[in-house]
Amino acid sequence: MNSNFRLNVLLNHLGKNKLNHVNLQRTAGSNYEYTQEDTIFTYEMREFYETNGYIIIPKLIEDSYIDTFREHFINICEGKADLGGIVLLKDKSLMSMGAKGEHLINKIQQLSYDPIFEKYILHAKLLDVVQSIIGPNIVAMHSMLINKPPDSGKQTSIHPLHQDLYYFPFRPANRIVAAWTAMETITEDNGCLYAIPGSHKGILQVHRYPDMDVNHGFHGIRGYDDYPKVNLRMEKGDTIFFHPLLIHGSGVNKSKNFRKAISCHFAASECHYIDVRGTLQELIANEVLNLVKKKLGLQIQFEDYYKMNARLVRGREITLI
Ligand SMILES: O=C(O)CCC(=O)C(=O)O
Repeated sequence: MNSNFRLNVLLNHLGKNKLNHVNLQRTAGSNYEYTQEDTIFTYEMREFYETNGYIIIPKLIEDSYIDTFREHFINICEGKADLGGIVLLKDKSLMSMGAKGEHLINKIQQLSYDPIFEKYILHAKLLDVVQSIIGPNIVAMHSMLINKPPDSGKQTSIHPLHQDLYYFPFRPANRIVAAWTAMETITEDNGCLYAIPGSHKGILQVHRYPDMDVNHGFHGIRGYDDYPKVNLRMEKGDTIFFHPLLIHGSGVNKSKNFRKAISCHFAASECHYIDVRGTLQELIANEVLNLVKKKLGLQIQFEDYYKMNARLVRGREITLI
């Protein structure tokens, strides 16, 4: 598919039908670092991502897909679907209150080879946007469906401020992007994402467990509480793409309903692995590897954990798989 065709598909989808203000060429003297030259983005979209480190594409994923993902998730929670390689995670305060099923499971991950969830990571329009950010050789590295059940009152549905790069033993950061799709209307009431625009231009910060009670693996950064943040309100099917250094988190689900999102981190297959021993990432690497040892009886390297779940979804394999 050529760029203009892909662009038209996206613009039609976004309710625009003209190619005016589209810039497929590098602007003379411009210095784009975070997006690709061969892009379906308009000039404004490209500038927005470069400046802020994220972009929201409205209604990118069809309701019918999202409804199928929801139904499959509920079947998984009720033990009615084959898990394959999917890993279930639970909210700790809801567990201590005896919650079950959808009221307890707050995340499932490693979805890339599931016959239903794979429709998300293979979605052509989604990959067209990913390609505009990281290039044509795309590997799905880490996929999740995140369920925020109504909070127990202990605020464990909070996801503290963090940078996703902390979790990843591969680089360069600019060739990694998260896609996160709202599965219903998401606002401050049910725990929307919030972010510090432009923070993707900074460096990887120290992450630790915060003072408040949070779920397993939810390390956070300190010192950013007073920075201006945007609340990223989204409608069902809206999809945010964001850089792995963008400082972001999500709030408490104060509503009486579930708040769901489906998400995947993609990396260019040209990325390479790094050794995180002795770095800021050692803490999380050890935590993940201890869990893998406990749950699967496997003693592996941090990069193997990602290799095990990586799936080429467009282009060709280079160094990541
Ligand atoms: O879905 C959420 O509430 C938080 C997701 C998030 O911040 C992440 O996966 O990095």
